[in-house]
Amino acid sequence: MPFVKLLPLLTACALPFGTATAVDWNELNDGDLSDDGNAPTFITFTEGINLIEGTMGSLGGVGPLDADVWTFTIAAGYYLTGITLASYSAPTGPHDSFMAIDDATTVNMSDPSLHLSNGLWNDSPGSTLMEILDAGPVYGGTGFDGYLGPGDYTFWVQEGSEEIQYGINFEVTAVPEPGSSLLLALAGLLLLRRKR
Ligand SMILES: [Ca+2]
Ligand SMILES: [Ca+2]
Ligand SMILES: [Ca+2]
Repeated sequence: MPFVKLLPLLTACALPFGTATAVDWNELNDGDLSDDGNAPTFITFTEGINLIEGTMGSLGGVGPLDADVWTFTIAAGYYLTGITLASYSAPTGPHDSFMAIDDATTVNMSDPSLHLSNGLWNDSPGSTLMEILDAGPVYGGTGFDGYLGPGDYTFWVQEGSEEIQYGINFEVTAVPEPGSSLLLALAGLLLLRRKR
């Protein structure tokens, strides 16, 4: 069985230990996230849920548009297994905001074809941003399939008109080395299930 096919199972096994919020980065306490794709705010992610909470767009309905850009690192032995919406509030109801991700410590804010992926997001119930990005990119870019492995990533959220308050969960999951006892045990379970 390909190792990649085991990942969802490994994630499910890790859930009981990974549901607590490990990191909560909130603009109210920590300041506005960078407006600059060339100088993002660096946020240290750890195993579990890393929650980013902020406000973007036209703050107070006036003034320049606030972009929020941050960089994080997925350490060796870990995967980014989910990007899900924790909260989203738009003053005038359903709305589409823009997001982009690149596998670098910067993100190009003028040429989306240079992104790993990009797309539109909103407060649709159950919307998982990672699936939207996996299905994309909508505006050019290289695209990706499945979980994102070790490396640097930069995330950019942008709203074109309104003031939007958002919370986004980034789930980081440890992946056992192939050959580890847990992996072998899981592989054995799968084989048993198939034989039944
Ligand atoms: Ca902001
Ligand atoms: Ca900002
Ligand atoms: Ca894809």
